[in-house]
Amino acid sequence: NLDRKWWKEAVVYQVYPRSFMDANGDGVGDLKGITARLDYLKELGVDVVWLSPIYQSPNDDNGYDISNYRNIMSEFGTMADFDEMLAEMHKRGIKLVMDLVVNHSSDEHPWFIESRKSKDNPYRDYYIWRPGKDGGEPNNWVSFFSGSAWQYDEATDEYYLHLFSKKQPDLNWENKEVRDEVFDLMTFWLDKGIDGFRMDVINCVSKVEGLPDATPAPHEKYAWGGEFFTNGPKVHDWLKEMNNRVLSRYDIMTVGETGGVTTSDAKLYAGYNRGELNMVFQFEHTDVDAGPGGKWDVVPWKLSDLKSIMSRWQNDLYEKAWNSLYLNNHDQPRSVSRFGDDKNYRVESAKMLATFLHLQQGTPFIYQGEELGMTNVAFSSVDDYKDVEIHNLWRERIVEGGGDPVSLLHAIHAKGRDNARTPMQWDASENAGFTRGTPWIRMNPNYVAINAEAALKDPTSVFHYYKKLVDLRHHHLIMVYGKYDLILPEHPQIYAYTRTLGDEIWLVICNFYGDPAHFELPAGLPTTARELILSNYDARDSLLVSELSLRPYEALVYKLS
Ligand code: ISL
Ligand code: CA
Repeated sequence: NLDRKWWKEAVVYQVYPRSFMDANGDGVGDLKGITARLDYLKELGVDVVWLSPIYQSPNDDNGYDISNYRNIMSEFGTMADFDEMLAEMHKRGIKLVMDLVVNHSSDEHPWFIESRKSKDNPYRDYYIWRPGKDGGEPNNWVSFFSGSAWQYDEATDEYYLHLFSKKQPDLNWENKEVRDEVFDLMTFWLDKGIDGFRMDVINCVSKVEGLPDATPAPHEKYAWGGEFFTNGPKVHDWLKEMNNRVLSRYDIMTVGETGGVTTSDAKLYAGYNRGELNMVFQFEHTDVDAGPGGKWDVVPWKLSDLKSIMSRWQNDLYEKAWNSLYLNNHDQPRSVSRFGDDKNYRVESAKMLATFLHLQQGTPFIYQGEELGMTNVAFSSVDDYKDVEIHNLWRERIVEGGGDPVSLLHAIHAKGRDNARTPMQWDASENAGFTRGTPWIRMNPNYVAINAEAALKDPTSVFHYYKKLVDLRHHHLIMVYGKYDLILPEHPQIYAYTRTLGDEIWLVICNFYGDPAHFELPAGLPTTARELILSNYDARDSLLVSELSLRPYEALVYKLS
């Protein structure tokens, strides 16, 4: 009675197409580039590719601003290139999950071009328009990307809502025609044979009626309005409608990107038999290094927080809903730089973090380059960054706000999204084999040492360790379905847990620090292991696990029974 599902047993690999592989030399990754590199993904053994958006887009937010949901972005190729890529994936047994960005479109989408023309345009109600209030914006919500979430539009003397950049107007899901359009375009892609969707900020589609003002911090004009648009009043009705009309007709995988969800929310989105989604991305563990000032207020993270957050998700969802597991994506800094040590123990700590994550219950997501231990980058000038979030932030805080550029640049080095967006490092040749032209964003200069070609040749590389993790998952149901139990909750250096399925018990031990650590097995578990399944150092002589001295960033997986 394991309730087996292919999407629970799969490992997903996220491709950020702009930065993956450029086949035609214009400096921008493309679909032909992806197709050319599929054998690499096959070698890694992943089951599913999640592709960040490839639809037609003016690229204000690198494709998360879509101007035509049924065309391919011209920089990325053609529909024929897409069909070929999909066929080549399927030929290799790799499924394709597409990004679905329907909380907002581009302001260059024909719907919006119509919508802004006049108040009685048939498309007016596709977006969220309001008259100004007291000579200013309709409310005081701040955008995710700095400044007001409203943009004034002269043509009709009204404002439209944009939770993200001003080129990403929010669609009005209250309008049934909008939902019909969304369900139609989903059907279009599913009928092409894709295998699922990752749904961008899907828990933001329902806004509280009246769009009330939020409470600003002292001396602030704008305020975080999340309580009025995250997990809003109708989101579950609409996801059920989507499931009923579209998703349930296909054997697919769905994952919702849902910032600000608790485990109780997640049980509503992804609970078994809820008829909504298969799983969600939660953000509690990626918020551990954010201070009271938010994302850019970078503070040291605590292992105790990571333990309690991850364990709460493991425990609360067990047998009720399914977890996603990730440390990296295109919005997050590189995990080896953030949670490991990318200087003294890059390889060891990258493998330790992979162990910590992949041995938990849920579907693991690998972000391109993570399997090489790719690191953050530190550009010395803001001009080298390309992300709209970074440029809006810089304008607000430095250009207009007169803040300290040095400290903001430090925060960008630590948290900027472009850390994840420097091109994939394929080999040691110029521009890492990503392009024969000029890359759209500068390379991380460490590609000479850190690259796929070198990693494939080295049996001790991070790549081969990930490959082993993927392979283990394919051969051991306990990795997928076993129950998670945290042990040594108070240990200041070690994150350890067991997995149990029937009579089988696995023990996972991770030293999160660059100093040695002392491990003592709690009572009640077998003190002699059957087998050392995996470790990131040379194998140990003994299977005695009652006490162990761990080396820096050491990770061990034992089969106890
Ligand atoms: O990384 C963030 C900014 O600090 C997050 O708040 C992020 O914007 C949020 O998780 C939503 O992300 C998704 O939608 C955005 C897009 O820019 C991101 O790339 C995407 O993953 C708007 O479509
Ligand atoms: Ca290209």
